[in-house]
Amino acid sequence: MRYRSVAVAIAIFLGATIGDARDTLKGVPYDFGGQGRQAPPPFDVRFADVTKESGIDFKHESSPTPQKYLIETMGGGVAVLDFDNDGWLDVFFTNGAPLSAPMAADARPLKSDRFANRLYRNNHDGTFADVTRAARVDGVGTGGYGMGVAIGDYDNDGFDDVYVTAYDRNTLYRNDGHGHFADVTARAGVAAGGWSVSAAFFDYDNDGSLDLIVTRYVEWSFARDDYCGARRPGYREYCHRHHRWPHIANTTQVLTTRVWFLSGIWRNRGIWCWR
Ligand SMILES: [Ca+2]
Ligand SMILES: [Ca+2]
Ligand SMILES: [Ca+2]
Repeated sequence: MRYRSVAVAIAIFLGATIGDARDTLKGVPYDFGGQGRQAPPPFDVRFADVTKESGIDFKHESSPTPQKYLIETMGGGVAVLDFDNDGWLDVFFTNGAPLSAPMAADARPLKSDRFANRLYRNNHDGTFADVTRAARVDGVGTGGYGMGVAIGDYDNDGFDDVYVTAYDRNTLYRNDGHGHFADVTARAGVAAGGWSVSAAFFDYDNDGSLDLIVTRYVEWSFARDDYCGARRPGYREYCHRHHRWPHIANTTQVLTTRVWFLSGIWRNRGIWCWR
C-alpha cells in the first residue's frame, strides 16, 4: 500500500505539472500557490530599423589595403551613455585610421576627418545630432586605429568619461560637464600602447574611485606583420610570430587562445594619478 500511495502521488504530480505547463503555454492565467500571481502575457515585442530616421549616419572606416593588415579585419566599438546628463541616452562610436600599402615599419596611424570617432547627442524626439566636433572627441591627429570604448565617471564629478582603446595609443577623454571632453591621457598615464582591444572601469580596491582594466590582443606591428599560410591574390592567413600553424584554418581561434594577454590594471589614486 505504501508503494501504491507513492505511485499515485507521482502520477498526480506529473499530471499536475503537465497540466500547469500546458496552461502556461496557452497563456492561461495561473494562480501560483494561491497567492494571486498570474503568468505574464504572451511576449510580443518587435523591433523596427529606425537608423535612417534617427540621423545616426556613422560608417566604420577600416581603410582596406592590399596587404590586408590584421587590424583592418576588426570592427569598431560602440557605447551608449548619457554624456550631458539630460536623462536621454547618447551614442559614441570608435573608428579606424588611414593605412597605406605598405606602411612604414615604424608607422603610427593618425586619424584624419574621414576616420573620426563620432558622438551623437539624443534630441529627445527619436533623432540624434552629430556633436563630435563640439565635444572634441573625434581623435583627429591622434587616437590611433580605434577598437573599443569604455564608459565610467573616473573623477566622480557626476559626468561620464570616455576611454577609447586602439592600436598604438589609447585615449582617456574627461567630460567637463559642459558638453566638451579633454584628452587627459598623458596626464593620467593610461595610453597603454600596443594593440589594446577591450577595457572596463571598475572599483577593484573598493575605495570609491573607478579603476581601469585594459586587455590587448596580439603582439603585432607594421614591422611584425608576419605572413603565414598560402599566398594568392586577394587572400591572406594570419599567425603570431612565435606560433606558426599554417595549416590551422581558424586563425582567430589560434590568436585568441594562445597569445591573448593583459595590458594592465590602473589603480585610480586621485583625479590625475593612476598606477
Ligand atoms: Ca544625453
Ligand atoms: Ca567624470
Ligand atoms: Ca578604486
